Amino acid sequence: MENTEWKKILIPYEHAVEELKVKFKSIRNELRTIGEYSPIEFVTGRVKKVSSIIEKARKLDVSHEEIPDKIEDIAGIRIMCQFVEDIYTVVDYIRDRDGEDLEVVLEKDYINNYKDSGYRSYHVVIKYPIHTALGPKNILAEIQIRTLAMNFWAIIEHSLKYKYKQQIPPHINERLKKAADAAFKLDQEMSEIRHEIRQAQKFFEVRSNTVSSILQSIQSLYISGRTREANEFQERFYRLWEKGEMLELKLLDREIDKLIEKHEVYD
Ligand code: 0O2
Ligand code: 0O2
Repeated sequence: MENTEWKKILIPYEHAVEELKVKFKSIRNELRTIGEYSPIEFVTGRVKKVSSIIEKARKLDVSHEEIPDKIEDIAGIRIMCQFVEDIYTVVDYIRDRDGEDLEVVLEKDYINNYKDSGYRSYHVVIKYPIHTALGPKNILAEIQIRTLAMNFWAIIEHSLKYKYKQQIPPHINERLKKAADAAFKLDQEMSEIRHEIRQAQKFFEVRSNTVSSILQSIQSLYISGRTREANEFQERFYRLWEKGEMLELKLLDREIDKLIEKHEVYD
């Protein structure tokens, strides 16, 4: 088939990947904006390369006409999470949307049933409606949900498969399996201390938001000509910053806010 013909076929898949990336990223951004923990760390997406589609069709004995119905991962979304528990939160989120903007076709739990290679991830295949210039079209897309550790392993293993043209030498395969188990052990360890990790992350987030709020307010005071107050607050801020006192930083933030409100200083 001509390259231009493939380009035409892949357009709806490109739309689907772009839309789905935006949807999952906005969940993360919304949660972070309201100061809530996001089970989504980051999202990537891609449309499968034509050569890989042809290769997979050949391997699965799929005819050209059957490709859109039988190859589920032409449109692929990958969602990375910090903790294994987050994966199931994301899966629940996708299930909740079943029948709304997407349809869940099947799920593959490669976490509880990991592959012989050592591969772990949760896959959800969805049907996703796209509005093309020629009318509506439903396409299949595969969402892979995994932890950062699972992702690290899968990327390395995938690149080795590519290097060795799918035939990874047995001694390397063995080491990869051990590495996959070690990565999973790391995930389990992290899960056990996730409450502490999340508390620490929250603390740093609150601290960083407070500091940027103070600096923004000091800048507003300077801009509005209240140089004396701005200098005073700046000096107090540096002293508290060195001491690292969170509560006092918050009080300072509130005090500047009050002054700004009183004098109707705008950012
Ligand atoms: P944000 O808001 O920082 O997530 P794009 O077309 O740029 O939207 P694409 O083509 O999928 O996205 O790019 P890619 O390279 O796959 O990366 C997608 C997003 O994931 C990018 O963020 C990367 O910064 C982020 N990313 C990739 N690898 C890592 C990683 O190891 N750790 C973290 N934390 N993020 C990673 P965006 O889309 O620019 O914006
Ligand atoms: P890409 O785009 O290069 O990642 P099969 O092809 O038989 O293994 P099946 O049933 O077609 O698998 O689909 P499955 O197993 O649900 O998912 C296939 C995709 O999962 C692969 O896509 C990989 O992205 C990922 N995957 C599955 N097994 C492994 C593995 O052992 N190692 C790594 N690194 N990734 C895996 P593709 O087709 O490889 O394409």
